[in-house]
Amino acid sequence: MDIFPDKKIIVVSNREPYSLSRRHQKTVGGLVSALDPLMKATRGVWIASGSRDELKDRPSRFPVPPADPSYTLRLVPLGPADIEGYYNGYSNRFLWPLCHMTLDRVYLTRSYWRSYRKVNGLFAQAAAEEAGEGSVIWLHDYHLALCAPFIKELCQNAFVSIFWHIPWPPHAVFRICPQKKELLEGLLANDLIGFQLPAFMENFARCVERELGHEVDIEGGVISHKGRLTRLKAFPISVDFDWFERAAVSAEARKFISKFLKKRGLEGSKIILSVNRLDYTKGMIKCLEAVELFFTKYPRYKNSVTFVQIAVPTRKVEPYLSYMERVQRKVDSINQRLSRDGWKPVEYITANVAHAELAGLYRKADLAMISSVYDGMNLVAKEFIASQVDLSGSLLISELAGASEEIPGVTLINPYDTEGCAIAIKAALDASPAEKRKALQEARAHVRERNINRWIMDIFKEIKNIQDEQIPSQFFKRAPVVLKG
Ligand code: GDG
Repeated sequence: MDIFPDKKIIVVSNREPYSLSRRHQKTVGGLVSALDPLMKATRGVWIASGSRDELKDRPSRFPVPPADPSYTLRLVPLGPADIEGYYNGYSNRFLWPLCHMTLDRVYLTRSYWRSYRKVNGLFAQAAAEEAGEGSVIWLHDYHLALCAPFIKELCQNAFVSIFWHIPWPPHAVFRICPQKKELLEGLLANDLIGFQLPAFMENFARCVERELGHEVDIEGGVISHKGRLTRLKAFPISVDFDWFERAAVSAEARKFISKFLKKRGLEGSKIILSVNRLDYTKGMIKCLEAVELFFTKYPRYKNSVTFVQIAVPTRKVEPYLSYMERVQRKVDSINQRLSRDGWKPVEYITANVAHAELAGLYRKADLAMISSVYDGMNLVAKEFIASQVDLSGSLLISELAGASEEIPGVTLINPYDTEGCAIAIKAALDASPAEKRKALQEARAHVRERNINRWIMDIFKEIKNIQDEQIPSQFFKRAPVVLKG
């Protein structure tokens, strides 16, 4: 723990680690699982968005976890207009599709941007109020691109870092953003910007070069802006390998699997598994098309193979509602066309499945498919690898998901090449036990070593390096950047 600063750690994310509306239950998600132990150990503060109505007449700071409090959750009260403009609007209807290069889905209004700036200012204010001398403020994701300059205005001595969980697009795409300069300058007010992959870091650096006219040291990962330096570095996020390995063999997982298979008549079936948030970037329609073609092209697999799609609905607004309908229609049409003699090609499950149960499914699956059309990393790929304790499954992973660049031994697919995917499904199911074992051994060794704790350690080591002035400290003494407009 000595790499963690003896100063306070303040995590800022849109989503809270414990839900106020659901009686302080821990919220589901990789980030919460990863950071909760860090926050418990360092007794910091986690700042997230909250509902103004729910917080009416109540304090906005809570001790968490509720059963055995060890750190503080502070909620920033947001009204419906803030949530619409900042979250549904600028974050999810504009930045998300822009960064995932799905440009036909990009939608923007000026009010989204105004709201985004305002809410980033509110988050920054809360962070600055919590920060003491030399605190480390750790921002998460595309919802908070403008926080750092506001924080630096209020609290110059805090160390501010952001981790960008999603891809950073090439300049040819980013240039369509009307607020490109403000976003880049906002991000450059951070002392350290973390990306999933070196390629995203390079895209960001090129955008800075083109839009702000700076010379950028891409190899060194340093950008000088208005006389100050910002460090850029890739830190591929990971999962709690040991937890998934244990959960996969737990009694809870085994019980769930036997009930799950029995209920659906899948006891003797081979299983192709896909697990996603219901999001268009995960390429779910493309995956279904590939599965449909696989059963059509290779009919002998009918009856003995079933595609299980676990899909958790998120962001219950447009365009997600329409996408959800499209996925449902595609599932129905495949099942209508191909089902026979009691066999159904697609089992579609939209109920939330607990993580331990997911681990059981990952273990049982003969093949997992990751079909993202673009993805920062994709934790499902790593969760599957960690849960494959019997070394008996295969993994097909989209070459457009960050995880494909990082994990050795996995087979890549191109989700735009439906026939190629169908052929890859057959080859993966037909692979010999020795081939599967070899690929999984390689992948597991990698994910075991580069697990989520290593991710946190690497980031805090980098913070410490910067703070220890291994990079000359005078560059990091910064004046505030003031956002215009
Ligand atoms: C962003 C980036 C990056 C899914 N279904 C259920 C369930 N899940 C969990 C999985 C996994 C998580 O959701 C999804 O992880 P991804 O990595 O695919 O995630 P995004 O939400 O798109 O996240 C992504 C990530 O940030 C981290 O930096 O990898 O590239 O887009 O943990 O297990 N969890 C439960 N029930 C479900 O039914 N409990």
